[in-house]
This record gives sequence, C-alpha cells and structure tokens, in this order.
Amino acid sequence: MKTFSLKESRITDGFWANRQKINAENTIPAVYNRFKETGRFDALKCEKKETPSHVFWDSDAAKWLESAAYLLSRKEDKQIRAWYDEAVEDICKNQREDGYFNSYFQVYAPEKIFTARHDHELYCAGHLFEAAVAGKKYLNDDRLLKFSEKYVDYIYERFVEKQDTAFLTPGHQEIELALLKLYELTGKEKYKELSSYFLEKRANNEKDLNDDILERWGGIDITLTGTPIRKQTEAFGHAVRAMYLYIAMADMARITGDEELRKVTERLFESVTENKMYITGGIGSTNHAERFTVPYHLPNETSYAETCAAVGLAFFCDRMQKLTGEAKYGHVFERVLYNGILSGISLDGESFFYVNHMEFQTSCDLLLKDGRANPNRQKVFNTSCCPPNISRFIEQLPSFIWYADEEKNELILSQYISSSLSNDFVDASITSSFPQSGKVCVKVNSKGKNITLKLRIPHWCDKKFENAKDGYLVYEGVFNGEEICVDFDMRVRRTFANAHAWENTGKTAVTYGPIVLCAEGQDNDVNLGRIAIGCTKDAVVEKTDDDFAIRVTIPAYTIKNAKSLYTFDSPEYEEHSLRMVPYFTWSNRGVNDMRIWFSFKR
Ligand code: FUB
Ligand code: ZN
Repeated sequence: MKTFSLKESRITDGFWANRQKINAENTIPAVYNRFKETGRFDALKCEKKETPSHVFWDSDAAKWLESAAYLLSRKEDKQIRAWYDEAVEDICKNQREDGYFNSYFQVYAPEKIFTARHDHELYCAGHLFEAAVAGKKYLNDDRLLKFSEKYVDYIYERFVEKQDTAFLTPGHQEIELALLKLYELTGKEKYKELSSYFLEKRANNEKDLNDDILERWGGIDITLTGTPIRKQTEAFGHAVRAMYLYIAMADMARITGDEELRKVTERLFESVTENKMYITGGIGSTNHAERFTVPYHLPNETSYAETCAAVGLAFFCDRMQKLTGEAKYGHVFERVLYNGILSGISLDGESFFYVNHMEFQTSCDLLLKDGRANPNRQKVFNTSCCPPNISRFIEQLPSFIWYADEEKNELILSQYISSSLSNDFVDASITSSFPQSGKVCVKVNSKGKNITLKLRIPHWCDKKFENAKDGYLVYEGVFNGEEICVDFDMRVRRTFANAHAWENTGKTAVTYGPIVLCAEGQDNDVNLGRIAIGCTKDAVVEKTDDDFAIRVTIPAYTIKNAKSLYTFDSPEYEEHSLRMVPYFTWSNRGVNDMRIWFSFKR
C-alpha cells in the first residue's frame, strides 16, 4: 500500500489542527532555542570548544531540521527558514572531503571514527539522511541530499568494500530505515543494498558479537545483535532501537516483497503489542537499558515508556499498515497517538517527558531522589532525543491518515482526523470530532473510478455494522463527493488487562474511545489508592474548549480506611465521584498524584 505526502494530505481543523498550531508556534521554536542554548546548533560549525559536544548531538539537530522542513512546506516562517538554512549550510560546509560528517568525531576524536559501535555515528548519519529526504521532498532543497549521497558513498566504502571499521553494524539502529527512505526517493539501488547489508549482517559477524555492550548492560543484548533478524520471534532489547530496526525490516519486506521478512515483522508486532505494551501504547518497561523485559511485565510506577519508543511504535504501525493493509495496525497507532505520544509533550508544547510513568505518588519521593522517576516535563534533557522526535511526528501526522492501493482501486481511511486529501487518485475530506466524540463524516470523489473505500472500525467500538469486514466498514462504487457519516459511539468503558499482567490483574483502567483516562490528585480530594471504580454506564463526559478536550466524572467508591495496616475485615465502600482527565494531560497543572489502574466494584 502507499501513503500520501504532506502536500496531498493536510489537517484542516479540530483537535489535531490545534496540536499542529502548537507545534509550529511553540514546539519547533522552543526546541530550536533550547538546542541553540545548549550548543547543539553551534556544534555543527565544527569548531573546537572548551566543552566538547556530544557524540549524538547531530541527531538532535537533524530531527529538528526534519520537523522544520515539514513545517516550512505547510507554513512559511522567516525565522525558522533562517535557522534551517544556517544549520544546513554548516553541515554541508563542514562535511569532510571524503564525505564523512560528525560534529563530535571530526573535531574531537578523528582517530576514533568508526571504532566504537555504540557511539552513534551511523545513527546520526541516519537522522541526517531523513532530514535530507524531508528537505528534498518538501522544500525541493538538494543540499542535504547531495551531502547524504557523498556520505553514503563513504560509509559504503568503509563498511562494505574495505571492511576496515571496528564494527560492521550500527549499535543504534536508524540508518537502515533512513537508507530506505533515500532509496524510495531516488530509486538508487545502492541505498537499498547498504540498508540490507546492515540488516542482514546484524548478528552474523564476529566484530559485532565481541562488542562490549553486553558486558556494560549485564549480559543483556540491548542492540538486538545476538539473533539474526529473520530468527527473531520476541521483542527484546532497547525499545527505540528495536522499533527503528523493525521499521526498516517492514519497509524492506514491502519494497522487496520478501515474505519471510514480512512474517517476522508480523510476529514481532504481536510480541510487542500483545505482551509488552502499556495501555497507553508506551513500550520499554524498565529504565535499565531502556528496554523490553519479559512478557506481561508492565510495572506502573517504574514504567519507562520513553517518548521516542512510543513515536517509534507509531512509525512501526504505519509501516505495517502499509505492508499489509490490516486494520489492527491502525488500532495500535490510534492508541499510541492519543496516549503514549501525546503524554510526552506538555499542553503548551514546550516541555517534554522522556520517561512516561503510568502512576505517580507524590508522597513517596524516593523514586524522584534516585532519579528513577520524574513527574515534571522538562524543556530539554542531556539526552534530548524525545522533543524533536515528537515534533517531527506531529508534522507527519497527515501522512498516516489514508492508505491506498491504487492498482486495486482501494482506499483505506485509518485515522479520523479532520483533513483534506487531494491528488490524481482521489479528492477527499474528513470532518471528525475525535477525541470528543465518535462522529465522523467523510466525502470522497473517486474521479470516475469504481473504488473500494474502507473505514477502519476503531477497536473500542462495539457497535454492529452491516457492511463490516475485517475491521473495516466497506463501501464500493464510484464516489462523487457524497457524504458518508458514521458514529463510532465513543463512550466511557472499563478496560481490563490480561490476567498475566501481574501489576494490573484484577484492576480496571477507564477509557473513553481511544483515550486512556487518569485521575489526578488535585481533582480528587481523596487518596487515589482508596478508589474503586463503579459502573461507567453513568459516567458524565464534559467536552471542553481547552486542550484537555474532555473531563469525565465516574461513579466510584472510596474504600474505608482500616485502623491498622493489615486487617481481617473486608473492605467497606462509600459512594464517591471520581474526576478523570485524559492521561496525556497529566502533570500540566503542577505535579500531583496520578493513577490509571484502580480496583473496581461490580
Ligand atoms: O541513544 C540515542 C537515544 O537516546 C535513544 O534512542 C534513546 O533511547 C536515548 O537513550
Ligand atoms: Zn527519546
């Protein structure tokens, strides 16, 4: 299947138009300013400073450049254009004659180039290549593309032809997927070949297997190097690295029609989403190596769920939907979009979570003190991968709405976001009230063609439709812009975890359509640990004009406090109303207690 470009698909209004406005007006300038203050952009000038830059700073700048390219194609902004141009010029000017570029290594440690597998050189290169593709596609700017071409030649020569590097595959995946983007833009086989080389060599060469990272992380294979990609059956290792790897595998399977690889990606997707994913779509259960652990290990208070991993999962869903056309990938995309990704950014768009907790008790500040928890969004981090990742994601959102197989005349609407689509194949518009209600209207003009139009039935919708098939509402015909309106019946529901998921067995979360709700201490004059959720049929949903979108009041109970810590008395319940807000909004009004999972009373 194909997706549509940001020139063809554009967000028009509603919830996501507001988030894109915040991204343009607040996030992208704020991330630039924080990166400028911390030296990330000046580092691109490649002048020696007293305090050296960092091995992966180029990736931060590159992700910002990628967001800026998308943004500038939809909205001119002189300041952002000037920042963009300066950074692009610095990168191109300081590329070495032989094609290499890394603002840390070429200035501070040229003798160490390609000697340390975990020092992110190929990861940074990959992000620069993604920025190059965005610049060419959306601004018709060749500069970074030419830079990339020269850089790829150098990498190819060192890694494939001469094999004189200390390692053969990158410690942090990213370049594999970026090379495929370059391939799809230019059609040059060399990019695909190099991507395939890095994918298939992983776990198949001594140089990488002797890596010291295993030792550093207590024997844990965080880079997914121990098992060749085609033999992988379970998601393991560092969650972001895993996502970037799986994305490249899915793209490679689609581009080459490799059935074996497709099956592996399907299997890995199941492993992530059926065994190792939080209800928010967050992934990576522990801060120890930022990684996946064992199936159903999903601790709430010490969850890691890095924002980049959530963004990575959304990209993986997109690639799987492109590969297979199946609705289930749209379901997970929607889950992570409205929860695990959005929670990573404040409502004003200027501060960010790196780690996304599923629960927080302010009275216990020990986790805070030993650095395992942080309920405050920050403007920038030492490792600041998440802020520009979320902003480049929000800019790309219009390209995840529709999927099409033009040869089969099939058009899939996956995400209900108010937007317009216009190209040679079809013209279409969507009016959606997500996430405030499940009402959606779609108009399609199929330009005289008989097409199959499929609307994804969200996983939380249990309404019965006559034309439902394989998770889609299916319509056939020539469409001349007539309106199709559907109400997916968004309502408050209790959601339960699989009984193997220790921490949440016997508890319930409360959801409203795609939104996971949470209770915050400041809205509820009671210790949240005492709450038992009641019947959600009588829940009251208040639609708000602010960035919260909704606030919900749920019939609940407080469990009566016993005198001692342990008691033989069964709990006694008193009626109570619990105020809940979308999880993505938590900690926007100061730090306070937060909970998603509660006990419940039948
Ligand atoms: O190592 C680069 C990025 O920093 C990773 O993708 C994130 O998990 C964070 O560790
Ligand atoms: Zn990150």
